[in-house]
Amino acid sequence: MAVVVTREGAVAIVTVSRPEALNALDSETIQQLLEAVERLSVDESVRAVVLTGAGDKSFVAGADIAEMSGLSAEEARAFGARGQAVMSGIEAAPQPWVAAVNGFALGGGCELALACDIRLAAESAKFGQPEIGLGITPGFGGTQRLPRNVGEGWAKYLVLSGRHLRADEALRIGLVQAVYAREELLTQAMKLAVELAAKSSLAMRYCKAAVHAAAATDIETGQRIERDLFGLAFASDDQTEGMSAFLEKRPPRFSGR
Ligand code: CO8
Repeated sequence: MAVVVTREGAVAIVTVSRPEALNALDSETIQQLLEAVERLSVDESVRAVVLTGAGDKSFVAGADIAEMSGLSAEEARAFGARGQAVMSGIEAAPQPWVAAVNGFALGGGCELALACDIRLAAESAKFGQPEIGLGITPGFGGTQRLPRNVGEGWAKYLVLSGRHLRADEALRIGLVQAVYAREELLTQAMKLAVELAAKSSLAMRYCKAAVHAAAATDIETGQRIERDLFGLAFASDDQTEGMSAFLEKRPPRFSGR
């Protein structure tokens, strides 16, 4: 299996593992990722997900160039659509996805990290959209999620030059939220995931939806979505529990209802 899913309590760990190609995404790996995303999204016992790459060198070194090289225009479009379905599936998932970027995150790999809700990186990680050097464009959402995350200037810098950024540079421009020593990365990603898993899964879902609306709509519509979700949250057991726990000075026990 090129995509390995393991569990530690309420956290699922998804590992992309194609060591012979620096974990590059061929169509079989994309299919397995899609199935993993769909399976985890309907599993209420999974409250947070950590996504990483096998080994020390690479998170995901992009889509598989050897496989892509023979695609027709029509096939390339279909391949892009399948990759985009993975990214959109992660974005729409009810759980938070944390990318633990352990090495190269290039092309489709950078786009995969961008689809996650939070990105943590090893000091050795490298980010980039090198497609321009292959005579193609990004195709798994990079031209859309990069500007939303780091602004148009940095998005164009990366997409037009194909240059790689080091982890400290990615941190500076807001492409990642924290950088750790390689040996600390998974521990820190798990620590964050366990923390997220203990929150209200209902409020988590609403928060993700509200933040995504910011990039997808105008501010008036976005604020309407926010207040609708805010109102809905007040119809939940988790709101009663969260506020009672605060007032009673005890940790909350959320049911996700
Ligand atoms: N696809 C296929 N094989 C790969 C890939 C890849 N993306 N990346 C690395 N490999 C393979 C190499 O071919 C090599 O295989 P072999 O040992 O059989 O020769 C093995 O992995 C190890 O790689 P290197 O020897 O090159 O390792 P280096 O340490 O010298 O270099 C790099 C590491 C810098 C990561 C280098 O491998 C590299 O530049 N890789 C390609 C990175 C890239 O361009 N990624 C973007 C691909 S395009 C893309 O992702 C578009 C996504 C949207 C598609 C939309 C559909 C149409």
